[in-house]
Amino acid sequence: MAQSDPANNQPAGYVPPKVWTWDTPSGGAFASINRPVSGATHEKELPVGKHPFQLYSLGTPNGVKVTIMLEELLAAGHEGAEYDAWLISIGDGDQFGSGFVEINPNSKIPAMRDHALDPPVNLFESGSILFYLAEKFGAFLPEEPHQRAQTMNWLMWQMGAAPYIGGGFGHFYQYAPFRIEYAINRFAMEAKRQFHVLDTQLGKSEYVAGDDYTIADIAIYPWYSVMMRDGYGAQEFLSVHEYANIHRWMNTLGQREAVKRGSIVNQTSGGPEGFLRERHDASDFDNREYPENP
Ligand SMILES: N[C@@H](CCC(=O)N[C@@H](CS)C(=O)NCC(=O)O)C(=O)O
Repeated sequence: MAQSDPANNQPAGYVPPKVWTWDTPSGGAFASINRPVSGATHEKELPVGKHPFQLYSLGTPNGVKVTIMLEELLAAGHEGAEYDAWLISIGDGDQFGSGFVEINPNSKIPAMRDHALDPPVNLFESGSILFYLAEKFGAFLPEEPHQRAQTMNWLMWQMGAAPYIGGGFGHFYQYAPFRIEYAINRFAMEAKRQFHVLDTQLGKSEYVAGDDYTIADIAIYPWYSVMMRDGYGAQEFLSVHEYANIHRWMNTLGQREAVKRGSIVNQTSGGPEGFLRERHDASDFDNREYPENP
């Protein structure tokens, strides 16, 4: 039987059984939607609207990457990027509906279909979606080999790094049923290390991958601007004021109309006009309140 160590403020140790079984609720937020298996839990077709792209998502940082990209493409005049954004309520388990799982067997938003091709192209993983759109429209991904490689390096950095922020730091700081000093220390260290990596890079160039605004910025902005602003209520705890270059960059991006638009799509709560639960037409943005610095 493991002993607690009050002197070091550590909880009693846990001795794992020989074989893990799913017999005790884990507690904490999202416990009700977590399962140790994949696949659909119920039959549910996905709705299909009038535009080439059908996006099934939610306005979390991973979802917002895609809506910012689509709005940037539209702002740049790529009419083929018109899209319907349908709301997937992950708290209600919509990601386990049969239609959603058909596109994304990993049951996580964002998922998207490109109906411009026959049969339509299934897309999941936000980084893959950004890359697909960048290639399809020849936008926000430089052609020049060094710059292109840098862009992909930073896009992949984001995809690998963010889970330590959300699933690591955010989970143990805010969502776990109780606070564990060891876990919070481990992920606070990693979160601050990542902030320093990004801040250092943004001290060398205007945008993450160089002089141009690219899919690397679009991928990184939602997570890291949220962490600088209000993510998990941990700004003082993580001393986010230390990262002046990140603040400079996020303030620049926050002024972009497409960033403002993309940031309110598939949100379920917000300003006086309400955020956009779904987006089916450019006019859906008329008379909407944008956050001051999304
Ligand atoms: N690596 C994925 C992460 C997607 C992800 O974690 N999505 C979360 C919301 S931000 C989700 O759908 N969670 C539902 C669940 O885990 O059941 C991506 O970037 O697309």
